Amino acid sequence: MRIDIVTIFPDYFAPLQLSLIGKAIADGRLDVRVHDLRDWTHDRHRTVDDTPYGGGAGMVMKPEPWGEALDALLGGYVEQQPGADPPEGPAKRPVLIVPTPSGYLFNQSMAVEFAAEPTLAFACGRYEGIDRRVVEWAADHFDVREVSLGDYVLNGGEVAVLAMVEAIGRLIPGVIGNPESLVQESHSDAADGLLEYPVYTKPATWRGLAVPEVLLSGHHGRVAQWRGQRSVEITRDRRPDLLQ
Ligand code: JET
Repeated sequence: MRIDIVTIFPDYFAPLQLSLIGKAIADGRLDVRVHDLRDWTHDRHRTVDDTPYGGGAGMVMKPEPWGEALDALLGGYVEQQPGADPPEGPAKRPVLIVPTPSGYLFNQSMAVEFAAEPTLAFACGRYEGIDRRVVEWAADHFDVREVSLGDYVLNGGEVAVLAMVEAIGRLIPGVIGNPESLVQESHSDAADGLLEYPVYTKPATWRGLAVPEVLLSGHHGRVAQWRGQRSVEITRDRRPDLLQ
């Protein structure tokens, strides 16, 4: 999968070199390209923001650098060999994900959907946001998805993109070490929609706290029943909205 990220803080994405996502990049299963929005400015101060029309606090991201950045991404997706036949049929628009507190809530089913895409682009807004016309224009060329990680405000989209790239990247075949853990997860997490049951490892007693007896019993049926009950209890307490 090809992932393009446009940001004024490329250094935020250094952690993508770590762990399983970093290994997938090193092995060529993931191709992540981070672009500095300021590369598409032309003034001596490399300006990306300006004051809002209508007044109010803060600054707004100017449309022109974003327009040129998105043009460059679209140009980069055309990897036609000279003389080769053009690909047939109406090409599907590439997905452009824009993190914003006013977006649709990001969830595991979106991660699954995005993980099936050949290319993903991410646009990181800062300040009070990006001039609205950028999103309107982009919608003619991309499948634009404005998404929120939750009901809180970040200083910019970068941290949200890190979270989404990790959630999406680990679903790509060969990226996660153990595909069994994904199957398991789809049973207890995505498929039944419940929160995870608690997990334990050795020693059987630690600082006077014992592991629940049933987990040491070797009765797989009773273990499964106990885990299911704990999942329901935890979900009822913490996320009653997940229980119909
Ligand atoms: C966020 C995402 O804060 C979040 O996203 C980052 C952010 C901060 C400030 C402005 C901004 O603009 C986006 C934009 O989109 C069209 O203009 C984005 C909180 N939960 N999830």
